[in-house]
Amino acid sequence: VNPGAARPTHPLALAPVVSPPSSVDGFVKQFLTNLNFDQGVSLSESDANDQYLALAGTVRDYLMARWLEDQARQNEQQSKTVCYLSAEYLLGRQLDNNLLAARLTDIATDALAQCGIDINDLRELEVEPGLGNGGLGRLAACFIDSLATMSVPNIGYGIRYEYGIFRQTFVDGEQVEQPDAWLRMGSPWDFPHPEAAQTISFGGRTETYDDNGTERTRWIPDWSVLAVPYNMMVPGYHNGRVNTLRLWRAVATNAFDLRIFNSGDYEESVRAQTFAENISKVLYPEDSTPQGKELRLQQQYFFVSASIRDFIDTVLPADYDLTKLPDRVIFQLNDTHPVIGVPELMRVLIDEKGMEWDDAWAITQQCFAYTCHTLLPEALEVWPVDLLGRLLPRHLEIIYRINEEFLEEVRERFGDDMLRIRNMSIIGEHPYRSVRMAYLATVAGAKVNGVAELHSQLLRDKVLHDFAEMYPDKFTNVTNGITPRRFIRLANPSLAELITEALGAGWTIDLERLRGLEALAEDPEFRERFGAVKAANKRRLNEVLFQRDGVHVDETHMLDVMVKRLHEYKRQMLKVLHIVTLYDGIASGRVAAADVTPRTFIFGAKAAPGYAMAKRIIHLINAVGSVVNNDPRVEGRLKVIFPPNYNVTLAEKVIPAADLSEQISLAGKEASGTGNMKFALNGALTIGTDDGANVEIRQLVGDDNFFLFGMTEPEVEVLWAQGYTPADFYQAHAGLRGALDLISSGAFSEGDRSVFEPVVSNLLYDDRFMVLADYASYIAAQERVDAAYADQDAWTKSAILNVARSGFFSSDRSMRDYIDRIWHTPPVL
Ligand code: OX2
Repeated sequence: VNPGAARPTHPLALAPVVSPPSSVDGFVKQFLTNLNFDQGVSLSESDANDQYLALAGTVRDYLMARWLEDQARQNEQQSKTVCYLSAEYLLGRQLDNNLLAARLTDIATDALAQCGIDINDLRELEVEPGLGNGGLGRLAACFIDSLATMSVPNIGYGIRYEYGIFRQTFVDGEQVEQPDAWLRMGSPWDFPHPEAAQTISFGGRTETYDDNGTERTRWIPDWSVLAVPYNMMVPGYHNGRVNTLRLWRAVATNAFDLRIFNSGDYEESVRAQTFAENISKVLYPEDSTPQGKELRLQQQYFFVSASIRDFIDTVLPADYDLTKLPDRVIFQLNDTHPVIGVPELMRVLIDEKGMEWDDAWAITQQCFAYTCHTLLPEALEVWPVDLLGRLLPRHLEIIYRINEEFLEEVRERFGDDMLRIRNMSIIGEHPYRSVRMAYLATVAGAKVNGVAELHSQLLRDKVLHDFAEMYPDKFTNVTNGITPRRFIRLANPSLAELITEALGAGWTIDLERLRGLEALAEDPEFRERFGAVKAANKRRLNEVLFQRDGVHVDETHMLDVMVKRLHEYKRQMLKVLHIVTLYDGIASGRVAAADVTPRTFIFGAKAAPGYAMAKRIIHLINAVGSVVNNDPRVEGRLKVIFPPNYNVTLAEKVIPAADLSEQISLAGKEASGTGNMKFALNGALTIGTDDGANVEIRQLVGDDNFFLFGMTEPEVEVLWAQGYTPADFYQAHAGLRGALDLISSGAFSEGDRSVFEPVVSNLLYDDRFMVLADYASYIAAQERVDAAYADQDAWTKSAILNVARSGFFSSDRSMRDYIDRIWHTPPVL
């Protein structure tokens, strides 16, 4: 029944909301209606963007009835909802995903054709919402896809940044950032709900007052903004379910101060507006390392406060008994960015709902769980007490009290061990007094999880060791995963078809079924077809890259791919040294070009704009590429391609074409990696260290189908403790000397030795991530890769086994693990 209709008089007002008919005619009709009445154009007058917007609107219309139905069902069943709190969602394009989920791909294609439109032309118009930096944001997008597909109630909460991750361009090989104006041509996938806006306050002071004999505290803030929610629909795959992604936009409360405006001070009248709206203006382009910026803390509190209050005030019924809150919600903290939600829920329960501290704390501890995504100490967020106290004075008081009671507990458990108390305190004292958000999350959360086995182990043993000792049951692991809908079905339709033909269609929601391919790895005909898919994907990539950047990918080359954020710990430099070593061999005449395995190296990587070393490495990759690609002595056998602005859309084309997946971080530094999973599932073999989820990939696919190299994490620790001197490795290895000397000589910088000097001396004299120590082992592993690649049939067999044995890495399995170990949220059927 149409839920919004009060005292309806017309029979239609009582009718259920129904989707447009799932037929070509139904689609055409809805499409034309949208084109005419939403875009305000006739078909003959419309341009491609009008058509794209009308198409998106039509797909949305199909999802809407299901979404309304799901909302009603979840309310009625009083189900427990996963509220995923994440500052980032790296969604990728929506059109194909939503068509696929709703089984509309063929219908839409035919319908548009009947209107004289090629749907492929419209696909290309979609600007992907890049509301995330890398793995952490893409993981959130995979998780909400899986939850919808598993019929588990979920609201993804986040920020609707006006500008997402910057658009990367190269000027003379150097990264230049451009704003990502993804909303410029309209945003057909989300719709605002200004009536559901929340007021979010900042600053001011607190005071105590007498409330019928009990002393209470209230916060008197001094400024506020409006948080306006925009809903996006998150359809499950072929199950008719639609969950919600609710992203908040900041809007000024008194957007237009008429008094000031009339007095003629236009600038002043818009100043407040600009200030407020800055909060959701731009995504911080940092990955793994936080930047202690006030605006970032404002963003965090803004979206978390809006989300928690949205759930309590608008999702739950008005009279809901909040002592039962843990029955209805789990707030999952995606890294430390949303951890300010802990004192916020306490504040709401105590100051606004009148609860006692102990009751509120018991509830809060059941309503939050925390996922840590890193091991780099510098990536654990801390906020200066001064800043936090100025922006959120009441929250700081609450944090202090949480810490006081927590440290009392530590004392009871371990005695007056001052060192331990200082180490575990939520408030750090050095170098300045600050709030350690990871500790706050660990103390408050019902569970704390790492994102791969090794990572979770290192969290327990090292980063959060004292906490794990105190609360051993809190700590758990959930290995990351990726959605097979986007990263196989959509990205690799030829492989998907081959798998479906072999195993039936069920694998898309039950990825362990890929095991069935193991037997087929022995079948020469299947191997041939599998090889043909890879070759076709290379041709497709060639077309895409030629169109996009004017470069060619040679189908006969091994495609050796390293795509991920540029970070020293991920060690793109190691890859560069490999390429320079191969080039040096040819250029010096020691190796005949004809004896080199033809390889195309593809890089994709953005560097945080303030990360100078990362930007120098990007410059070096481009510089090496332009020399290697143009040196006739190479005879075209080595080629370096670095398409700018690597994003989800490009990933969907690059990954299915890859032969070799580079996962070469220093052991103990990459929490998990998720690109590694996408490559294995698309039939690339991995060359990798014993790090993050590589460990589990190798265990599953088997040593014969994985190229392992490098120190293990304990070996790294030992070498570091001994006092690591990279120059020793330089001295010890001629190939390494040759490569570094060649870079130093100016060979890649037109003779100017100063350009890459900082990169080389950083490696020789510091090398925090031990590139030089792993060089020899890496080169040896690459030689094994060449040897293996020479036997194409055996290589293909390994590739098939990689696919067959990687079903574990479906994000559906990750979600099942979260549900079993942390959330306890059954599906709503
Ligand atoms: C990333 C991690 O670096 C990566 O290893 C992991 O796969 C991904 O999160 C998803 O868990 N910011 N980004 C990450 O961690 C942080 C912090």
